[in-house]
Amino acid sequence: MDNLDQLINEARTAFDAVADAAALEQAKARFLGKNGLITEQLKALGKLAPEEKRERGAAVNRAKTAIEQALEARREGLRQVALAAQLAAERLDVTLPGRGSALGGLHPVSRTLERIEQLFHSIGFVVADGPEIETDWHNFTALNVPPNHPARSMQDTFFLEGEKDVLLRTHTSPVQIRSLLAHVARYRDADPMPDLRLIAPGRVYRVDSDATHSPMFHQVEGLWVGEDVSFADLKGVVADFLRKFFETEQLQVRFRPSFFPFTEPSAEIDVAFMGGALEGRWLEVAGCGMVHPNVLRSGGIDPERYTGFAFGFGPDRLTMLRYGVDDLRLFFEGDLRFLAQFR
Ligand code: 2U9
Repeated sequence: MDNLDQLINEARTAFDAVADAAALEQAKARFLGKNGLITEQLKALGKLAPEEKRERGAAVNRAKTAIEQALEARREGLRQVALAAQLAAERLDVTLPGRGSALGGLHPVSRTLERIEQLFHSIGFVVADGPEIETDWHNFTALNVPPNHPARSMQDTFFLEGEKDVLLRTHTSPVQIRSLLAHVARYRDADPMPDLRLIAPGRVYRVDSDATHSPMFHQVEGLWVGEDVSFADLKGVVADFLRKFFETEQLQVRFRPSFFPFTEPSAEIDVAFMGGALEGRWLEVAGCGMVHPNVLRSGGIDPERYTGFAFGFGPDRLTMLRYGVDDLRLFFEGDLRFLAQFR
């Protein structure tokens, strides 16, 4: 091995030994720099005879090229090592699920309200709403609730602070009173007045809190007022609605005599599923009756000429039955583990 081959070997060994790019550039200077070993060999050519010079010059240039190639190869090697280190440090797990925002969904009680609205809309009822803060007159007096009735006490009803005539509505019935008054005013020149068919869904408030009562809950009340509206119409509308709502014809519906100040006669409505887990048990789902003459008068209607029926459902309870939920409070706690099951 002549001294040029030795030089090449030395350079390769030196380049291989470095740990990073800076050290490599220093090692390069030792061979290819201004005072490096190859430059030294090139300078030495001047002392040679012309024919020797050509041959030796070509050999030194080959050695220089070989060292330059070794240098470039080592540079590339170091670049690859640096890249591999960077890739390892900045490693991304592309199989991780993304952080995109989860899709929401309607609250189960909202689904029930939408269903009820849709079913009644399909038989000609309009959806009415009204204020949740009401006057004593719209909430109680107009509905034939006597002055000393327990519902009017502070133990049962939320009154606004310092007010004895302003309260959180305890049912959606004041919406029907307001709708009756507006209907009568609108059709005062019509004879007969056209029928009024409406449902009033919404939030209501009572001083009550346990597994089956929440201080805020929902109601859907309905009303049909016109000439010749009868209890038979009431039975047909309600039974038909309940079978549609629960999506089964295998449903018994019974009307049990009861009492409400705003209806006379009054009834409670029970259902029993034929088949399934609740088979054979009567469950109370609503109240109803023929609108009391005093209530019709409060709404500006002549009870000698017109009659009407009314009913009230608890959509929270209907939702519990439809989805098999056993604690009412789950609906109002906002726990996503519960709510996500209805998406
Ligand atoms: C007017 C006239 C009559 C609405 C009625 C009921 C019977 C009833 C309950 C359902 C479940 C209350 O939330 S609940 O516990 N409602 O039993 N509601 S009749 O009667 C009216 C309403 C308005 C003008």
